[in-house]
Amino acid sequence: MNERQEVEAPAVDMYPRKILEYMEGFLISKVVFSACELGVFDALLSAQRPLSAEEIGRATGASLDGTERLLAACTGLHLLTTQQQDGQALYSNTEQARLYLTRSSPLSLYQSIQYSSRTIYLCWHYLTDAVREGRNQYEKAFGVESKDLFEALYRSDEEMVKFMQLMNSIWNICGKDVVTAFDLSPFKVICDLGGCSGALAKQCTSAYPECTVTIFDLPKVVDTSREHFLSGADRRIGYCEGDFFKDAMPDADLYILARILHDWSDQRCIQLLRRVYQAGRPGSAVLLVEALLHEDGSGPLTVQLYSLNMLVQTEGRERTAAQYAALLAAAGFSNIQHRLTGKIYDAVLGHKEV
Ligand code: SAM
Ligand code: ASE
Repeated sequence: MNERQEVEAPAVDMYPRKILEYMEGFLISKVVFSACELGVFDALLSAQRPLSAEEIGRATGASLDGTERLLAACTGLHLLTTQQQDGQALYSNTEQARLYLTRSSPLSLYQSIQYSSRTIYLCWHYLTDAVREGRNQYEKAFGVESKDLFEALYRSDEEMVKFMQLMNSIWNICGKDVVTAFDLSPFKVICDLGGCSGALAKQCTSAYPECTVTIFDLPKVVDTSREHFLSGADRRIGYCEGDFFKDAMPDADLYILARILHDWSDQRCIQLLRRVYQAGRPGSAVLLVEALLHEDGSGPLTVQLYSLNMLVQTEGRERTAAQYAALLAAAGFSNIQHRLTGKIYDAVLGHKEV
């Protein structure tokens, strides 16, 4: 017994399972990106029956050989299942693929995957340079100056719409948890600073029927949100155009800043939070919605990776609850609390004393 353990234990340690797995991490990402881009999951959804590789290849305009290999990998990733019929494999979407990877699903992550594939993946090509230089990589990745962050992120109208679609999709999945992490029902007039497509505003009005939400964002984002995302269906949601570093902000009981502070340096965050503090009346509050790092930085891994993404893509970082509390306190807010949701995004609430 003892002898066997002595022989086997080192053999297991000598096999670098994790490292080999990490080496192929990006291969997995690319399989998902390509299957989405080619429309594999959409083809299976619209057929409403299991399809052969040949049929999927025809529907997506892809080679048979390439399609067969891609479908095999998707099956290995549990995004597709296969059954044998008359000697050939027929493929179906798994429930997860149907819900999250088809374009038309209300919970679709298709647009986020597109943004990951077309933008984030290209930026991450320069991760080593980003770490060395301590700054984002727009110049190398896209040939655009990065002096003004959102001028670089919104380098064309098309890019701006893609970014807005990326921002939009996660709140169908995590939005309810973040808006109900604290009881926000005392706050009737809400301003969502940098509210973008309005997806989180919708979550607010559905969780709190008595509230109204004003989405404050840059003029061209407001125009696009109005036209393509919200289209005036919810009368409790309105808009205000402006620059939150310069222009007057609407009067509100609660200011929401969701994924805003993680874009910016501590100095810019304090500057912005001071303006929020000034705008609010006594008794008002600010809700930060961010992915919180553990206090000792030991995780969650997703947030550690997101912080690197903020390095390659923005001027900011992901932070701990204590770091956000320090920024809020520096701007004058008090009675600061945070709540973890168990999903990606968490909530931090600060108050302006009565
Ligand atoms: N809050 C949204 C969410 O979490 O889905 C969007 C977050 S996105 C990372 C940052 C938002 O801030 C964008 O909608 C962007 O247009 C907006 N923004 C950036 N700079 C701004 C400024 N100076 N004034 C107003 N809005 C700004
Ligand atoms: C930002 C959020 C994101 C700015 C750029 C961004 C996200 C991707 N790119 O405020 C969403 C979070 N996902 C990741 C990988 O960080």
